[in-house]
Amino acid sequence: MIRKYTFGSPADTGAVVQSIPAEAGDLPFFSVSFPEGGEPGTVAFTLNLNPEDILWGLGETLRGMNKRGGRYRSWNVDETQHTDDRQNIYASHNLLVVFGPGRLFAVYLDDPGLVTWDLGFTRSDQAVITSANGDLNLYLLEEESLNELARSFRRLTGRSYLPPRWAFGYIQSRWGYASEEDIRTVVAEHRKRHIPLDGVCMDIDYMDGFRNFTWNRGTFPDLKGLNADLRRDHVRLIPIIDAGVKLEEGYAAYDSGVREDAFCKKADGSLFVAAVWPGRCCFPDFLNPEARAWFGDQYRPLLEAGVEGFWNDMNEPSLFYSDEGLAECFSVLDARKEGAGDAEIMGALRSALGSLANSPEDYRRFYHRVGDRLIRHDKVHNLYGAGMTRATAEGLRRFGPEKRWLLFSRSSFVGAHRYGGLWQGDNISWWQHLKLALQMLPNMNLCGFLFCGCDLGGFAGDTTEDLLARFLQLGVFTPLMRNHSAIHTRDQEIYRFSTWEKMRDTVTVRYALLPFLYSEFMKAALSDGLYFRPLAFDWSDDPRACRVEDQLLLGESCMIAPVLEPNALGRSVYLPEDMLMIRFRSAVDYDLIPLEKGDHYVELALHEFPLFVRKNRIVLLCPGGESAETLDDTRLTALGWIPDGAAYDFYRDDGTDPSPSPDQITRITAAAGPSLRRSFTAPKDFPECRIPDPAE
Ligand code: MIG
Repeated sequence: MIRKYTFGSPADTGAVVQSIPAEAGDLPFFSVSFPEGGEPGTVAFTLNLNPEDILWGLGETLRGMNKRGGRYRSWNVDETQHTDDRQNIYASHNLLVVFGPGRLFAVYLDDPGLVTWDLGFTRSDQAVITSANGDLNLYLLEEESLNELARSFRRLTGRSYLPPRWAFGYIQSRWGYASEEDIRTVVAEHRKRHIPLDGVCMDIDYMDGFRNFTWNRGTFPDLKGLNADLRRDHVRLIPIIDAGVKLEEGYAAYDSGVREDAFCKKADGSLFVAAVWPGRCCFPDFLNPEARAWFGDQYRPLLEAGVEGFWNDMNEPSLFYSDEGLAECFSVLDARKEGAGDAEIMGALRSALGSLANSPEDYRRFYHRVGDRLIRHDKVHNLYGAGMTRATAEGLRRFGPEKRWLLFSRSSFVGAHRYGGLWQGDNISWWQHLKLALQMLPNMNLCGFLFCGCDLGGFAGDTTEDLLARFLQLGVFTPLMRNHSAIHTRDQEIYRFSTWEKMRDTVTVRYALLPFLYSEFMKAALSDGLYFRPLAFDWSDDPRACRVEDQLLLGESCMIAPVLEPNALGRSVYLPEDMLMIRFRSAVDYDLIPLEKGDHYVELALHEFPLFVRKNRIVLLCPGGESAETLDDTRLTALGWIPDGAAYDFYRDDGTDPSPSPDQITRITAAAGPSLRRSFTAPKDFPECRIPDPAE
C-alpha cells in the first residue's frame, strides 16, 4: 500500500511514475513540524525509534548498511573524501526503510532540494528528516515483507535500467590514457595474457582540450578505425562526458547550445559561467526537455565512430569556481594582505580558497527554465545529474532504438535508475573503502540502481597487490566490474603486478559465472526485484542475520562474503541456513564445501574467494572465455548441494534487445542426489532441461 502526502507546492522531479492521489488525513508514524530559524517553509518529520529498529536506504551514502546513528544530507556534491564524517556525496536517494519488531514501512521524499536526515544522531531514539524547501510529496509505503516493500517502491518509481550483456564483462579504466597507443597497449596486454576484457574507458584525456564530444585528432587520428579494430577483438570503447560545456566561440557544442538556448542563465539573463576542466564552461539546462534533446544529440559524432557506451561525470554539477566566486575570493585575499602576521590569517585564507568549489552561492546564481517558469537551481539542485543521464539515454535511444546502451553516471536522483547505472565515485585505495563499497550496494539497489559498482583497486592513492586482488573478488559479483584509478597514482592494470596470473584467474570466474549473474540481474530488473540485498530481506525473523553488515544476498539463491581485511587468511561468516560454499581460485579450480547453518570461520588464502549457495538451489558455470560476446551459455555445470533436488529458471536473451521479454527462460531441474557438480548441455530454445544425478 502506498499513500501520498503533499506539502507546499512540489516540483515535478520525474522520480515517480505511478499516479497516486494525495491523502487528506494526518501522516501516520511521523509528527510534522515547521522549525523556526531555518529557511522559511522548512518542514521536519520526526519519527520515534524503538531500540531494535533498523534503517536502510539513502542509496549512495557513506557509513554502514544500517544507516542508524548517523547524519546525512541529500545534496549532490563532488566529494573526494569518503569518510564517515561526510554527510553527502554525489547522489540523493531519499528512501528510508524502517524495520523493527512489529514495524515495517518506508518513506520516500520526492523533494529535489536539500533534505537532512538525522537518524538517531542528535537523539538515539529519534529520526528527524528535514526538507529545506518544504515543497515535496511524501510517500509512505507499507507491505508484508522487506522484499515486497522494495518491489512496491520500484513500481512507484519505474523499472530499472537494462544494460547490454557485454557491460557485464571486465572493464579496464584509468585517468591518463591519452592516446590510441595507450588504449591498444591495454587491450594487447590483456589479450596476450588471456585476461578477459570487454571494455576500456576513455577518461577526459581523449578529448580535445576537455571539450565534450570532441577527441584529440593528434593522439586519436582515427577513432572509428580504432573502434572497429577493438570490436573485432570483442572490446568496446567507453568515453567519458562531463556536464560542463567549454565556453568558446567556434566550438560546435557551445555554438549550437547558445543557438538552442540550452544553457542555464543568471537572473539578468546572461549565461552562468564556472570553471571546470576545460576552463570556463556553460551548463546545459537538463531540466528543460529541449535542452535535453539538444544535449543528447551531441553524442552523435562519437556514436558514428562506433561507440556503444558512456560514463557521465562531474554532473552534480561540480564547479571549480564561478567568475563571481573567484572575484570575491580575490577580494578577501586582498583585504587580508595588511594582516600578514596575524595568527588567524591562515584560517581566513584557507577558508576563502576552500569555499571556492561547489559553493552554495554559486548554486543560487543560476536558473532552470521549466515550462514558462524559472526555477533557481538550488531549489532543484539534486535533479541535475539525473537530467543529464536522461538526456544521454534518450539521445542514445533516438540514435539506436534497436539495442541497449551502456551508460553510467556519477551523480543521480531516484528516477535516473530508469535511464542508467551508477559508479560509486572517487574512493581511495583503502581497505575501509572495500567494505564501504559492499555496504553501499544493497542501499543503491533498494533505490532502483541495480547496475552499479565501485572503482576496483581504489581510485585515489596507490593500490597494493593484495588490495587489488580482494577488490577484484568483490567485483566478480558486481554488475559493473571496472578497474579504475586516478592519474599519477600507481599503475593498476592487473598485468602490472607480479601475481597477475592469480588475479586473471579471479576474472575468469566472472566470465564462467557471467550467464548466471546476467540471468539473476535480468530477472531482478524485469520483476522489480533486487540483485543485492541485506540478509534481513530473506531472513527477517533471524535477529543475527538482520545485523550482518559484511555479507550480501545476491539474486535468488546466493550470498557473498568477501575478505575485507589485509593479511587475512580467512574470515568469519554467518550462515542463516545450510549452504554450499564454492571456494574459487579460478573458473576451473574450486572447492565445494557443504556447511551447516550457523557460524563458521572459512579459510580463504589471498587468491581464494567464496560464493555461498542456499541448500537445494544451484548456480551455473559456463566454460568461460575472454569476452562476454564469445561465451557459450549452453555447455553448463550446475553446482549445488541438492539433497532434495533443485529447479532454476535460467534467463537468456541476445543481450541487446531493448524490450526483452521476461519469459526467455529455460527451466533447469536438477534431480535430488549427493553429487555437488553436474555438467550438462542446456538446449537454447527449449523451455525445459532436466539434469540427472550422475550417480543415477
Ligand atoms: O575532477 O575525469 O570521479 O572517475 O577519473 C576529477 C577525471 C574528474 C572524477 C571521476 C573520476 C575521473 C576523474 N573525474
